Amino acid sequence: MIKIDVSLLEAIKNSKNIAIASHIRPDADALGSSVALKLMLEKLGKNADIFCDSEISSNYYFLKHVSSINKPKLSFYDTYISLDCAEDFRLGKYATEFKKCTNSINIDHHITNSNFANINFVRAVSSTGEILYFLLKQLNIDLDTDIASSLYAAIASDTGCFQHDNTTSEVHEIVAHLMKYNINISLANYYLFKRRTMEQIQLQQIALKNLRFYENNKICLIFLRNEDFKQCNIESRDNIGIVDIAINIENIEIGILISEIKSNLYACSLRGRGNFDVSEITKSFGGGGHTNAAGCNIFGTYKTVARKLVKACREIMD
Ligand SMILES: [Mn+2]
Repeated sequence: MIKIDVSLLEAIKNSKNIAIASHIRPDADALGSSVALKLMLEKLGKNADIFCDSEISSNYYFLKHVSSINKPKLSFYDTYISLDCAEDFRLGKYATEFKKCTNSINIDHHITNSNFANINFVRAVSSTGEILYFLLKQLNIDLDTDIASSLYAAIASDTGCFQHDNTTSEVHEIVAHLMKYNINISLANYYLFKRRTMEQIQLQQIALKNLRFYENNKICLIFLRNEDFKQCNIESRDNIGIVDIAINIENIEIGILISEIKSNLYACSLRGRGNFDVSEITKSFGGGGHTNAAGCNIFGTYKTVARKLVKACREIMD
C-alpha cells in the first residue's frame, strides 16, 4: 500500500478548479491516469480539465472521456497537477502555466523525477495509475466502471500487460479490485496490446527490413527516417510496438529505436533486459524513464546519434 502524504490530500481537498496535464507523446498511463483523476475530482465536487501537448493516437480512443482532453471548460485554475512526468519540460507548452501556478502538484512514478512542483509525490511503483488508485482510496472516493477502466488501462499499459518486473502481487490485487467494476478488459487489451493499423504494420515491415545488430548480436537497433513515417502515412508518435521487435529477439539485451522527428533531431526509445538500467543512458542525454524502458531526444546526424547510443550501451554492458 502507498500512503499518500497528508499535504497532497489537503492540497486536493482545498482545490476547486484543477488543470491536469500529462506528458507529450502520451501513453495509456498518462491518458488513463488523467481521465481517472478528472473523474475522481469531479466526484469530490470539483472542476477539472485535462491537457496534453500532443495529438492523441487513435489507439487510445477506446478510453472513455479521452475526447475531453484539450477541451477546457474553465479559464482559470487554482491548482495544476502534472501526471506521469519525470521533468517539467515533458509537459510541453503547458510547462509554463504549470510553473506559474502557486499550487503545483507532481504525481509520478519515474525514478528519475526531478521534483519540479510545490508538492511532489513520487513513488517508484508500476505506474501513475497505481498511485492514483491509493489516492482514490485515501480520499474515500467510490470506484465506478469509468474510473476502474481508466486505472486498468494505466496499470496494464505500464506493466506491459502484467509482464514486466514492475508487476507485483499488489498490482494484481489492485487489478482484481478494479475488475469488480465491469471493466471491458478484452476491449482494453485489444486496443492496448494487439490492435495495429494497416499503417503501423507497414511501418513494422520497414523496421524488420532495417534491423542493425551490434556487440555480438546483443544490441539491436532500428532506425526509422522521417520519410518512412511519411511513406506509411503515419505520425512518429504511432510507432507503438516497434522497439519491442528489437528487444524481443533472442539474446538481445538492449533494443533501440531511433525515430527521426525532424532534420537533426531524433527520438530515441531504449528497452533493456535483465539488470541493465537503460534510464542511466537516456538520463545522460537529458531524457528519463525506467530501468527497462526509457527515452530521450538527441540532436545530431543519424550516424552520430546511433554511435553515441551504442557506445553508451556498450559501457553499461561491460
Ligand atoms: Mn507511467
